[in-house]
Amino acid sequence: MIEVEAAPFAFKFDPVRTALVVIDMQRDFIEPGGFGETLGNDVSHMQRAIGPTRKLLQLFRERGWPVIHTRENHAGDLSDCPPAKRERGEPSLRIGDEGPMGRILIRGEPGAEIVPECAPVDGETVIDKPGKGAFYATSLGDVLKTLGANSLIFAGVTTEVCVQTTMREANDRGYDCLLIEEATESYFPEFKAATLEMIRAQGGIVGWTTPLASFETAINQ
Ligand code: C5J
Repeated sequence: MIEVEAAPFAFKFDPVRTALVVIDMQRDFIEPGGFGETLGNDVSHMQRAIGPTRKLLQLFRERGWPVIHTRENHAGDLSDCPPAKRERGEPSLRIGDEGPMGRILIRGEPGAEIVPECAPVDGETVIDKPGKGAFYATSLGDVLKTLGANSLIFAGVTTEVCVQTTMREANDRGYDCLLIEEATESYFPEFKAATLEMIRAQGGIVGWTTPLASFETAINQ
C-alpha cells in the first residue's frame, strides 16, 4: 500500500488497484474560441492545470499504471445532446455551432480534442461522455471493473462541474477518490477553492485532496 499525505487524512491506495482519471482536458474548455469561452468564461485560468496534469500523466506512465481520459462531447447529429443542454442560456455559440476550432463540443472536431500536452498515448482508455459525470451513459464503470480498481486519482477541468460530478458518482460506487489540487482548474477560483473544501469536508464525504508534490513524494518512497 502507498500512503499519501492528504486532507482530511492520509490516503492509502494499492497501485495495482488504482487508475488515474483525467477529466475533459479539451481545447473546448481550455483555449479561446471553445465551449468554455462561448459561455462567457475567462479561459486563461485553465492553462494552469496543464503542467501539473502532464506531470501526473508522466508519473503514471513511468510506472505502467492505468490512465483513463474523458472527453465531454456529442455526436454530429446531436442525438446524444438533450435540448435542455443545448438551448440553455445565451451563449455566443451553441453546442454544434461552427466556431474557430470547428463545431462546438462535437466529437472529432479540433476543439473537442484533448490539448496536446495531455493527449492520450497508445494503451490508454478514452471515454467520450455526453454529460458532466463520466459514469452517465458511458462504459467507465465496466472499464474500472475490468481493471479491478478500487481507488481513483483525479485531475482535469472544470473542478466544480465535470471533476466534482464524476468524483461524486465514483464515491457513490464505492471508489476512494483523491483529487490532485494543482491538476484541476475552474473558471472561478472561488469555486475551485470551495469544491476542494466540499470534497474533503465531513471526514472526506466525497474523497481526499492533496498537492502534486505530496503525491509524488509518496509514490517515490
Ligand atoms: C463544463 C466540464 N464545465 N468539463 N464541463 O461544462 O467541466
